[in-house]
Amino acid sequence: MPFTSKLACLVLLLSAGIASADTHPDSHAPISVMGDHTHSQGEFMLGYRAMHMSMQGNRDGTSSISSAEIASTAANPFGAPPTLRVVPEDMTMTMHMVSAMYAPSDRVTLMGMLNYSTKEMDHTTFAGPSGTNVLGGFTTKTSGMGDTSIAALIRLGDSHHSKWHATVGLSLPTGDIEETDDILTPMNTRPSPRLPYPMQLGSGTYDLVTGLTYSSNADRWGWGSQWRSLVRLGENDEDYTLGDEHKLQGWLSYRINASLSLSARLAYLDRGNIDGMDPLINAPVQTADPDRHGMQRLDFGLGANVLLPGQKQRLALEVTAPVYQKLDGPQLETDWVLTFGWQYTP
Ligand SMILES: [Cu+2]
Repeated sequence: MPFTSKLACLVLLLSAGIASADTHPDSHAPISVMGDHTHSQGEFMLGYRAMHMSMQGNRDGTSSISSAEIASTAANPFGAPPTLRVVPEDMTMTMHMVSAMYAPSDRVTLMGMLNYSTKEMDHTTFAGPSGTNVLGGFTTKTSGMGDTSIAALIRLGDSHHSKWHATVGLSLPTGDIEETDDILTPMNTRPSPRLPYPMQLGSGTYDLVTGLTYSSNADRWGWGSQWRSLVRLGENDEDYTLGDEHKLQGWLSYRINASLSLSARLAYLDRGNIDGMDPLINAPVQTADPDRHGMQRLDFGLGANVLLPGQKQRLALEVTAPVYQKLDGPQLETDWVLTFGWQYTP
């Protein structure tokens, strides 16, 4: 075969490879997976995700625990009163994420992501220093920008149908950690203290993001897996460090046709407790206890990816629910998470 023909074949093979990487709905992972794919040199992508999380009821370990049980048995880490007096009943969080990806070379894809979240938590306040008489309820709400992440996704190697890439990034402390709101105390007063850790918008620390992603496909089937860790670097200005997070997940997808694929995903998440404490967060409520934030959770998700005509825009949806959760409790349990996404490649 003459050299030019060989070259033409090579170009054809390469472009076929690139085309198959970008022109199927399942060439992206389920929408909840962050940094799942890389781009070819010069490509740009704009993304938007909306995530809604619903938590209702408490658990200690793997068992449910009622609010009255918490008020009568769960120790107050601050000593007096002896047990917790304020109990979170439910929480919702809605997060909007805007991301941009750009590949300066075939090997490296750069990615940046901003987010804005709204959090709401409903509580029951039990009257006085002990007992289970309900005094009343109250809701705290915070909203604002969260932490900003920047990352490089580095292609490690593509074989015939398999791809590997590593993720190295940094989460910047752009989220506020000094949010306050009105509360109802067991003594029937209504001050506006600094809110406990889950209601704050950021970590307050620079956090290292590392990960490894694998994906492959055969015919209409696709599968992949990802390890991703968030490791806190140092202590924030309020004298604490949020727990590190480690996530291991795997997914399977099936392409129905050229524009629709369906997916199933399993994700294992491990989160540590808080190291240190914010001296301004000291109410008799579980969320103020640095040792009641750790957890291990296994989530199951079902999703759909849609590639719109013209192949420049994608829509995706995924609903996730825990099949197992073990909480350093009492802690609110997660019930379900819904994620929607739109992605645009000009
Ligand atoms: Cu992208």
